[in-house]
Amino acid sequence: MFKSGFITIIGRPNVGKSTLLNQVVGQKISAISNKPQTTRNKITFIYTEEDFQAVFLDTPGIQSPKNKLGDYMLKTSESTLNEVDVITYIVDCSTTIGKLDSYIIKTLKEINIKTPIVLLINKIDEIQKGNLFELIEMYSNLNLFKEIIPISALKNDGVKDYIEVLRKYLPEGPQYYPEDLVTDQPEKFIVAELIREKALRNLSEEVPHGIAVSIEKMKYRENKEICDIEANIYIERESHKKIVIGKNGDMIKKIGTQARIEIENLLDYRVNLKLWVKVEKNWREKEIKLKNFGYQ
Ligand code: GDP
Ligand code: MG
Ligand code: K
Repeated sequence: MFKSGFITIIGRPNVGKSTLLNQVVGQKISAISNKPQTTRNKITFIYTEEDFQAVFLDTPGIQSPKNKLGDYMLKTSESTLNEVDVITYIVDCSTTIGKLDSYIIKTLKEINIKTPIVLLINKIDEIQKGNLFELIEMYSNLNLFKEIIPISALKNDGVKDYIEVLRKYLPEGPQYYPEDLVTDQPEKFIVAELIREKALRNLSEEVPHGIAVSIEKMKYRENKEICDIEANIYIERESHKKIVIGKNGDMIKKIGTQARIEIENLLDYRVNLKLWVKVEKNWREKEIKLKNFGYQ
């Protein structure tokens, strides 16, 4: 019997959703950084074994909507909860349940979904065993979770246990994707995510989340040895331009080099990457821009 189904991963920003998914599929796709809101879109990851296939949606963290982008992110997170076979909820090892997690737990209780919820307690590499037992007890007292699994996404600890639990809860179903496919996102989107990750990693808090990357050109040369990529990095303020470009262009060069290396690994091609920095005021507020960037 072949099993398959869809899994959504929810959790507040920075608990390690993207790290876990990258670990599961064994390849770096979803942008990871220590800044919240790195993941803006639903990215589909696919994990296939001989007798089952798990299709993951990497949803943006549920958070309070501050603007239209926040609104959009909140909506996509909640709407997926009813359409999936398993909900995976990730928390970290904090001993107190914060505001956002309280909100998520409240939401999960209120919508009273039948979908099984698997709780992952992540970052166990950062706490002591004794404290872990208390955490597990605290969460099991909520009577909300079918399973509670302590993991370290970063150290790849407990990830296999998690996959086994998924196998258990997924219904009988077809193989949706070929076994060697790990994502259904277009290459262009992944390339943009990689550039955005490098930009977020290198830039200080001065340029927080007002960054978007659009791929203007992505073309394999006819001899197929090189892929030419041109991308715009959008920022919200003129004053941020200096920071992103850096002294003598050092910062943009650094971002470009780091991104190029990863894109080359991903595509298995040599890459000629050109980056431009463009100021687009309040791009977050414009529905039309969201469309352009593919957040639809
Ligand atoms: P997301 O916002 O939930 O997708 O979180 P990310 O996957 O982007 O991770 C946020 C930060 O937490 C990154 O700096 C990760 O390296 C770090 N992180 C993720 N998983 C673990 C873990 O198991 N242990 C530790 N110590 N750090 C982790
Ligand atoms: Mg993420
Ligand atoms: K993040």
